[in-house]
Amino acid sequence: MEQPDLVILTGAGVSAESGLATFRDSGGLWENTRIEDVATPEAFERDPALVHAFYNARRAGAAKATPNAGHHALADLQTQLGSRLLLVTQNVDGLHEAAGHKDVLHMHGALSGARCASCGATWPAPLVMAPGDACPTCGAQTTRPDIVWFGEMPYQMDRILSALEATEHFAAIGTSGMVYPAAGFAEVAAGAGAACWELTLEPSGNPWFENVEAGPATQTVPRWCAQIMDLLGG
Ligand code: BV8
Repeated sequence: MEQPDLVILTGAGVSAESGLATFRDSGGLWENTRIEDVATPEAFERDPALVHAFYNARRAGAAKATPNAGHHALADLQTQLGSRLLLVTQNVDGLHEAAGHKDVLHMHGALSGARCASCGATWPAPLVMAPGDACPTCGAQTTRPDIVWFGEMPYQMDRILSALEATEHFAAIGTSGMVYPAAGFAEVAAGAGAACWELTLEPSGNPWFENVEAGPATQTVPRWCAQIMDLLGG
């Protein structure tokens, strides 16, 4: 399988200027809500109504948000690079797609998806989900948001890791690098010889990033996309 020359990982920071809260900044999602109460399978088992309420609120917020200059610059970069670029996002909003980005790899799932915990079927999520919703495939009342919670394996890890081992460049954009396995991607890429870039408001200090651009994504991402296009050529 042809591997990309550039792998980009995005996190909540790329959507911050679209008005969507990040997790760990002041005012972030984890400031008022505990991960253990809303983003683990145990939480869903214990209180599905609370978990659905958390994701219903985020789904409603994401539906009203629009992509910013960072999302658009990345979509334009994909138009120029095609399959030479792989975009992996930790985000569950659909703002990369709304900017025109194709084949976005949602390693932590997406608010737009619903999944059956019994048969594994997936389908487009309604704006509001509730405990007891029946699976359209098997009828079981075990539907959940198609989101990867803490303690669950992120999606398409094999594809991501083989791309990181082959890529020339890896960039982490708008992520604090606090959540694994995504937080380990720079080490994998650097270990395989890739140049690693970090574009974020507050740099993580991760030593694997030899290039760091601090600032808001709407300013750093368009500028960096032009720079990386010069490096990768037409
Ligand atoms: C798993 C979906 C095992 C939910 C999320 C070592 C190895 C492996 C696992 C672990 C490990 N150590 C610990 C673990 C367990 C755990 C983990 O990492 N815990 C952390 C807290 C220590 N990891 C897991 O559980 C993972 N699963 O390991 O499974 C397994 C093995 C075998 C078989 C089965 C299972 C699963 C993790 C996925 C959890 N789900 N999301 C939801 O979204 O509701 S994670 C959650 O955090 C989000 O997806 C989010 O994307 C992600 C990371 O957060 P960020 O995106 O980085 O956001 P944050 O707020 O932190 O940072 C914002 C950044 O933006 C900052 O840098 C800021 O400066 C910047 N910024 C702000 N404004 C701007 C900006 N940048 C630019 N412009 C701006 N304007």
